Amino acid sequence: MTGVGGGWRGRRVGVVGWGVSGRAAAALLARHGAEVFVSESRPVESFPSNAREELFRYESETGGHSRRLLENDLLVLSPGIDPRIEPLSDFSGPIWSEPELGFRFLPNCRIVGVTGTNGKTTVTSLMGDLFASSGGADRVFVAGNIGEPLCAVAEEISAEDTVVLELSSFQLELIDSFRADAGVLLNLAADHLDRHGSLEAYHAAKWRLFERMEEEDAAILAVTDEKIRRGMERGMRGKIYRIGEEPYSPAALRGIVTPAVLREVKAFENAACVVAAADHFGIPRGAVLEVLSNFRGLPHRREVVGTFRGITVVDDSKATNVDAVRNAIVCFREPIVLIVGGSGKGESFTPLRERRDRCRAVVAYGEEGRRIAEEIGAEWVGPFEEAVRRAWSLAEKGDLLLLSPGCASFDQFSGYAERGRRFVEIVRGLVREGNVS
Ligand code: UMA
Repeated sequence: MTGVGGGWRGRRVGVVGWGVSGRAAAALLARHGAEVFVSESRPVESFPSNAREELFRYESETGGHSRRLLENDLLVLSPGIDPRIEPLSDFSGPIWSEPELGFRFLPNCRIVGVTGTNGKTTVTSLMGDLFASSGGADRVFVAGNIGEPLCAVAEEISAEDTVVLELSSFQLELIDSFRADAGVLLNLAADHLDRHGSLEAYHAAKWRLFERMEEEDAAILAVTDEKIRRGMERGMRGKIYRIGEEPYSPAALRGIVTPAVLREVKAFENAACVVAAADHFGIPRGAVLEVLSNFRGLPHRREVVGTFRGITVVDDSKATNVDAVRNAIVCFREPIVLIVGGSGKGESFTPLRERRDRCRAVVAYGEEGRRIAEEIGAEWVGPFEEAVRRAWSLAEKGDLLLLSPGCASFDQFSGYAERGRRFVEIVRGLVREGNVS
């Protein structure tokens, strides 16, 4: 059914979801002669005019998914869409994620896939820098969950290029023939339980990255995570790089993973996975060291915004699960005033209880705030702005004011980036008001 430029003419493909993934998939398919049908749950009026105009190039339905979708030969789903909803659950043909479709259009280039619960974007970005610096590739494309869909760039890629892809569980759940030359699994914590139903199903989706591997491919696995160690027992093909053990133990990599590097890349495993990828592809250690030393952390990921009136303010808005909050709490030495909350994904916050002593105070906000407050002994304040104000008033000189919400942001924001920006704005406003206890 596939192949670059082949096999698509006249194929009926339902593209479900009109976000960046759907738009890129529809355009790619249409260029190759497929008959595209777009289906989107939101009403057409909710889209900006350019997205609306683009939609009108295809046969489409908006405001819901009808059984018209079942008349297609193939469905391509945006990551935010659950394949178990009706009428998708009645579809008997193949259902692919957007990266699976993009993969079908790639030449035989080098592909590096990065997944895990936390740290994916940082490592994807580092891998991009690594191959751009000295990977011997003509060009490097960084795509996937990090922002640009693979379908948007697939046709530009030639066999000499390298593609680094951040892959979420939603995307991996619906791959089929996708195969990476190197796959990275950083950690397996809890996330997206509302969508996957169970931790096991969520983790199983992540492991799919390694399903098609051949002997010459690299499986870079952080065995510092016990769930990854256990998951490996299923047996896998490919050369296994065990992150956390010799020769990728903290002691062995001391010269490369310095405290300064660690501060920017957030976790030893993140840096060590890049070292392992470099070893696999024959990139010299000197080049890795340079890439790691030059890396500056990404926004909204334990980003130190500044120190105001003796209080260090950290924006970790991207921490949208409990494990990410735990990681943030343990990596700072100062007493913490923590802000958590937002919209939930079905996760319990009780694991944070054992780290509660690291926090001078915890303020919980938003849809999930009341429940979290009960689970970990926090103060509950509904609206985000008030929560930030309250947290700021509780912070003392020498403290760290940390936004590390452990929840999605959609109850009050368009995404984690907007939440992080708003946090910084509110704090700056409070500093100007001189509102310090
Ligand atoms: N929609 C339906 N039916 C449904 C549900 C949604 O039609 O039942 C529609 C929505 O109304 C919307 C469209 O589907 O118009 C949106 O699709 P989407 O939410 O899948 O988003 P995209 O714009 O395609 O962006 C996706 C990723 N989004 C999600 O996984 C939720 C982006 O990751 C990714 O950058 C992009 O593809 C390119 O690969 C974002 C993300 O939050 C950053 N990822 C999660 C995370 O990192 O935790 C997984």
